[in-house]
Amino acid sequence: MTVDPCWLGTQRLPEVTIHASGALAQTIRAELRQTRRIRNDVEVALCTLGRVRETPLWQEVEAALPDEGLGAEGFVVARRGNNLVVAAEAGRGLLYGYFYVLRYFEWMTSEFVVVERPAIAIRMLDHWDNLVPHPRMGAVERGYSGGSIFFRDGRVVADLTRVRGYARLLASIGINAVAINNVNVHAAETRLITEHLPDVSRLAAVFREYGIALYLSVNFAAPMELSDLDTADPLDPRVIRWWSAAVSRVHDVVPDLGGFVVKADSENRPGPHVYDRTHADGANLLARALAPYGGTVFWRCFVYDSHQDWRDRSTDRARAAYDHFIPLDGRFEDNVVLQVKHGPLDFQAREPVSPLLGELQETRFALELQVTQEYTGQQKDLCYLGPWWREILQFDTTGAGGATVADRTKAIVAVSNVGDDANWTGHKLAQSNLYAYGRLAWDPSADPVSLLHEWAAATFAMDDRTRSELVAIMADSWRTYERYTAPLGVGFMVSPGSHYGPSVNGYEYSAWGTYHFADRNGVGVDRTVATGSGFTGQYPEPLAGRYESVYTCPEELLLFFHHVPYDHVLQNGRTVLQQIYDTHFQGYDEVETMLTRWKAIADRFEPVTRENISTRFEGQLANAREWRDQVNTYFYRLSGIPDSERRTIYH
Ligand code: BDP
Repeated sequence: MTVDPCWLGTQRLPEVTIHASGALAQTIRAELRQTRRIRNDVEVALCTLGRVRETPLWQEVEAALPDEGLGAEGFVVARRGNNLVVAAEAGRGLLYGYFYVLRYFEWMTSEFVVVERPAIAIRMLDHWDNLVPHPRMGAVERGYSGGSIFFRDGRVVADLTRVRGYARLLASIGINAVAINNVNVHAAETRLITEHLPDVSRLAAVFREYGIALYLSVNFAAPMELSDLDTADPLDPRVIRWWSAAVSRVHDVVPDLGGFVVKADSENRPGPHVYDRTHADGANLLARALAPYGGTVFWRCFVYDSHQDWRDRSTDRARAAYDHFIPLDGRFEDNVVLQVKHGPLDFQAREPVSPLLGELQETRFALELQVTQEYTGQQKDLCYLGPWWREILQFDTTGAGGATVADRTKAIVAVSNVGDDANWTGHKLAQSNLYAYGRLAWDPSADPVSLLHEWAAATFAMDDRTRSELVAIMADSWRTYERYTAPLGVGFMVSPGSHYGPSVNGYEYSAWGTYHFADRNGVGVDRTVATGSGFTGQYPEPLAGRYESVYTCPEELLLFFHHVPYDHVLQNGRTVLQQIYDTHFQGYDEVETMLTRWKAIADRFEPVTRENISTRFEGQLANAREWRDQVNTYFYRLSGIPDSERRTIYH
């Protein structure tokens, strides 16, 4: 099986000289040996600032340096005439500068100076990979690209070539942290911090070559599972000692360990609540153990009671993360980062931005996104998420011209969509999501459509018109997906368990707290303060008021916040019910158009790619039809109100 080189496949550079030493300079040298040269008069030099005077453009570089410096990851690129210089303070900046030039070389004019620094310091991917395949979830929980690239047969893979290729891909888009195992840490993975340590250190060494720190997801009950302690109580001195010793052993073999990721007291995972302790007690226990080595704890806020349905107003699942963590704000150690899912529920195709992202004041936090398309088509359906992520990052958390999510977040994390499929992501076009994630993490103001152009240009050797057509097919695919799935932000009409395809009532009577409350008169979840769960009250004014009123609530979130009658009239003059019918017909039609447009350019792609994309588009069309028909039929039967356009609703 040949591995698809992904977006590092088509770029070329002229000759390059390096004026720098150190491990990452070595990596760049190795990179250069793999990159094919183009014939060009331009002379490219890469240097650390200490040696900038060895290059012809040192004056240009020095003039461009910002007062606050470049930091460990920033770089300057300057070009004049036939000279091009990349300068950075440190190895990582140099590596990112190298990839920058690789990406944009063709577009750099002869007078060019740019200074780049990442907007967000920690840019991480979380793998939900299992060391031992889970009976229900398989090798990668919510993975749609084959098996794990790290683990096979209960061990770290012997040949790390693929992992090195992955590290290279990630560095090329600025990712600097990777958690290698599932947040649901089962028995086998609990031992990553003990018997598998030599293997963990092999993985860490590969990531280190590309400036990426390795993180491990750990089991809060590890002291009980790995020793004869009968408690994991975070305040018990024996437990405290156990974790210090455990971290010290990990540190011996991975001296630059990034830290731990923890899912505790969530979906049956153990945590501090068992001992009547708080999340702060739990997180601080691990933070203190990691502090001497500069490590960080990513403590997840995806905490809710998965055994309890909506019993009363206060048990709305959307409220849970805020209700758990706001009272603890300020009680975490400095090396704790609270990891907050972008929406209050769970990675649906549309949700409001979580109020925690605006309201945590005294605690560092990370925005968590999902690149793996669990609820957004599972890499069978095309769903380019760049536009949405950008919307989330640019969301004004005050509602009044204040700080955006990107301004406030100290780190950004996303669940990876990569597996051991030859093309990395199952659906070849799903690579674009990984690409956009990395680039937006570096620059949250980047334009998602430009990112698609970049990715396509770096991935396929093709003419500009074909590229533009491909980009046009992909650009709006998230909104298309949104149109044919759960309507107006109501979410969770997916098949239980698998989360692919429709099942309108699949979760309606379950304990997971994910309801749409449709009846013969109306649909939607009342989360208002006045009559519902009070979730809107977790936002500051004027956001709270905006969501509270059915008239000012953004319509794409109407059913997330409100229960409305079917004949409620929207701003476009249509009723809610008619809007549901219309968007579902439209969504399906758009997939049909995507497929037709794809067919017109498909033969310009090599056979494996062509087949991969064509098969998936056919599957997407069938899926969109299922969604359209099930959702429309359901609402037609409940309401008895026909489609005003008299299109066919199967019933
Ligand atoms: C949900 C997934 C589940 C994950 C959980 C999480 O269905 O597999 O374990 O998120 O984020 O979306 O912990």
